[in-house]
Amino acid sequence: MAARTCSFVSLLLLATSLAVISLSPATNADSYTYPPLQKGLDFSYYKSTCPQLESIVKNYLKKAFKSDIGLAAGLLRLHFHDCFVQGCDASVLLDGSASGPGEKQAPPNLTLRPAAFKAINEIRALIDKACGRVVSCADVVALTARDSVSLSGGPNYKVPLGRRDGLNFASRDDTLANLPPPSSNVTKLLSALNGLGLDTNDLVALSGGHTIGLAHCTSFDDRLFPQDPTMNKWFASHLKLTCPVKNTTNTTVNDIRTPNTFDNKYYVDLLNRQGLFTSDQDMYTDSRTKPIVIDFAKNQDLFFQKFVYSMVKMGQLSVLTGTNGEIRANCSAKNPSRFGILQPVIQIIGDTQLF
Ligand code: HEM
Ligand SMILES: *[C@@H]1O[C@H](CO)[C@@H](O)[C@H](O)[C@H]1NC(C)=O
Ligand SMILES: *[C@@H]1O[C@H](CO)[C@@H](O)[C@H](O)[C@H]1NC(C)=O
Ligand SMILES: *[C@@H]1O[C@H](CO)[C@@H](O)[C@H](O)[C@H]1NC(C)=O
Ligand SMILES: *[C@@H]1O[C@H](CO)[C@@H](O)[C@H](O)[C@H]1NC(C)=O
Ligand SMILES: CC(=O)N[C@H]1CO[C@H](CO)[C@@H](O)[C@@H]1O
Repeated sequence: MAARTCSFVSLLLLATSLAVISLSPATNADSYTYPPLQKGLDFSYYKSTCPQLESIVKNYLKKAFKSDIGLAAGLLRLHFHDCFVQGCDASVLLDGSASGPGEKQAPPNLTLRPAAFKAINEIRALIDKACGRVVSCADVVALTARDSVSLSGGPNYKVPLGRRDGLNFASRDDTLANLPPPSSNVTKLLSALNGLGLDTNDLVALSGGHTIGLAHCTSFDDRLFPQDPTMNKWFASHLKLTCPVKNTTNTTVNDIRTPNTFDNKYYVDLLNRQGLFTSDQDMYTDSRTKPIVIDFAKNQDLFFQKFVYSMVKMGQLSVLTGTNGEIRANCSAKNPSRFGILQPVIQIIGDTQLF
């Protein structure tokens, strides 16, 4: 009897530990540590107004990534640009904005992918059909960034929602001031990030976004001609196959080891002096960031934890909430002004000859 109880208990223990293993913490969004949420943002903001929101976004992207995995990188970078310039208010989407697809006014935005803008508009159309116009474009951008990470093999984290869309274009100067160029060293990167309330850990973790996607030769060919001595010699000659001279329009992958997988190999690249930009490689040179780079290269779970924390922090930069801003009807354009709305109303009244 005692023996049977004992084996029953150990079976129970075995079953419990198996259950724990199958609920692997890496895939459980609740197991991550999140920064404090800004007032007005909530993980379940659309629970009653648009319960299908997150599945609409994920299903669209699952399908879209099958034909273009590069879209994941495009969407992740879009969220970063949106948040760094004037806050996560979807100003990056406005046609005619300094970093939007219209004027293409500032160097960093020239290379945002048109497919990413198109996907946001298509997803918003699906959401509007299901729920009406209740979800902001800024929230859609944040959700697509999360799914781009998780569907590429990265952490599946929770996104605080409730952002409102901005009413102002970002100026060219704003864009240039807040998005540091790839030629930046850590000192310059930190001063840009510190200005936004982000720290050294955030810099190293968020730069891990370069584990997917592409770069144009012009973003790093200053390190090939003349050759940067901090770059691995084999890697430099490998890059010169794609970028044989300065200023070609060719592109290459950001992470040479696993270009389309969201993992910690980007940091392994840095350890091997195979980072693409000065802004990447200098994090392994600078003593303030080097230990963090090494930790992430050794421990992917740690990288995922820190990435989640910093992404959620970044995703709350200068957000508009409550009654500030608006919910755009068209993510690429501000809603017509009140005056503009009044005109058709007057027209209708005129047509029905109320007077
Ligand atoms: C810390 C400062 C950063 C600098 C200087 C920087 C710079 C760049 C540059 C120059 C490119 C290549 C553009 C091109 O030539 O086409 C790029 C691509 C990319 N960046 Fe960053 N970046 C930074 C931070 C981030 C952050 C925080 C994220 C996201 C968390 C991110 C995600 C990406 C992605 C996914 C791509 C590939 C885009 C694509 O394939 O379309 N970057 N970045
Ligand atoms: C970092 O870059 C700035 C210019 O952007 C330069 O003034 C500074 O000397 C550089 N710092 C180091 C440590 O290389
Ligand atoms: C890159 O561009 C150059 C000139 O623009 C071209 O000659 C070369 O074939 C291209 N290389 C690759 C690998 O695409
Ligand atoms: C490459 O383009 C930059 C910017 O347009 C220009 O300043 C530079 O002179 C060009 N370099 C070469 C070698 O063509
Ligand atoms: C959305 O706005 C952009 C920019 O004004 C415009 O080009 C586009 O046609 C609009 N889309 C729709 C569906 O109205
Ligand atoms: C590299 C660069 O500056 N490209 C364009 C990006 O936007 C600015 C503003 O229009 C243009 O002057 C540049 O030609």
